[in-house]
Amino acid sequence: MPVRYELIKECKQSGARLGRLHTPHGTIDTPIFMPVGTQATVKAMSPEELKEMGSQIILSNTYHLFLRPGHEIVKEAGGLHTFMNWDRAILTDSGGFQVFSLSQLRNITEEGVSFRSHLSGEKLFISPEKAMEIQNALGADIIMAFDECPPYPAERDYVKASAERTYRWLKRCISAHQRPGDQALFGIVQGGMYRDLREESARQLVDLDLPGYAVGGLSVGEPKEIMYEVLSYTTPLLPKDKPRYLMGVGSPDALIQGAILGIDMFDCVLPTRIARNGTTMTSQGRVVVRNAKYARDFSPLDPNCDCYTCRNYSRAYLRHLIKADEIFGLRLTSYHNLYFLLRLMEKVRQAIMEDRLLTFRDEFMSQYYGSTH
Ligand code: PRF
Ligand code: ZN
Repeated sequence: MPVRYELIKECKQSGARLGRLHTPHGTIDTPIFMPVGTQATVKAMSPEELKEMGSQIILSNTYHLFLRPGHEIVKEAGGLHTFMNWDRAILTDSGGFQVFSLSQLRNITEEGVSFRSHLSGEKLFISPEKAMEIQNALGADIIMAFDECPPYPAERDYVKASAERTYRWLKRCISAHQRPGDQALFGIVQGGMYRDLREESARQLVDLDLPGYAVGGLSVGEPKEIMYEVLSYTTPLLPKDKPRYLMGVGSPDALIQGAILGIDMFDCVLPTRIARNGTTMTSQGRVVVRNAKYARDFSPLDPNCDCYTCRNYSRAYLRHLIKADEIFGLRLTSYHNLYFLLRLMEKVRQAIMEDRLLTFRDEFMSQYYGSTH
């Protein structure tokens, strides 16, 4: 088994899980947040900086690396770890989601998805087999099954047919996987917001005894309460001795609530994306540092943060850099936002250890959002 999940304890107050995920590129403390490095780089951050802030695993994307530079080139370089000089764990998403969100004129058939490249307009095709070929060439520690993430809202009939096809695609992924010894293939639960479809999808996946399970198709525009409800009946169906990954979720409240509902892994572009336009996450909530009101604010971005940015620079300076489109500005805000979420997950793990994650959530929510909900 390329990855092994070790459940350390469950929080007596909330039921959240504290664990460790052992991979060929190191051990990951869970619940964990994975910074997103779509194009074999976490935008504006060096691997040294990511390590310094405590990232144990990052995510990258099959779809983007297939389009550019091409998986053969990454393979020739010695794989993604060598290519990008990152010696800790990597997870690659399968392309199933990105092809739907980025490319136009896509057409889904039983065989796979044909689409036009959002870069060149060239006509391309990804099937479950192709997604595995690409991910085997990239060589991440954890790879994802090729799936369809239906939009929200969507008709039950459509979601049912889609989830059934995703399941058939998963079985093709398992057959096509060439490196089961050193790459763990995670299946993805789909089924939209329909309870019986989610339950059916989860049961089918569990029967295949995979090294890990993801919950996909959430955070696609539905109210948060619906996402939590879906999680509340989905995670109990997943085996306790395998990791669970909630795809594309990374707002602070959803990270905490996801952990409470039994999730171990999260990823999201949110911290790095908002950082680049001058929005930051602090212990007191969001601070849009590019706002005029910070022009003469010489205090640190977050007085309760000890990251490189907060130890050395003021809000006024960050605002100036961002307004002037200086690269250093977005490097500093990106560093802080990632540091903030990594520390948040550290606090979540500590709270689980001490059986007080619900108390921690309520305290955090009133500090961050100014209310307990
Ligand atoms: N499937 C895949 N990647 C994803 C998702 C999904 O459903 C989501 C849903 N939020 C984010 N990333 N393969
Ligand atoms: Zn900071």
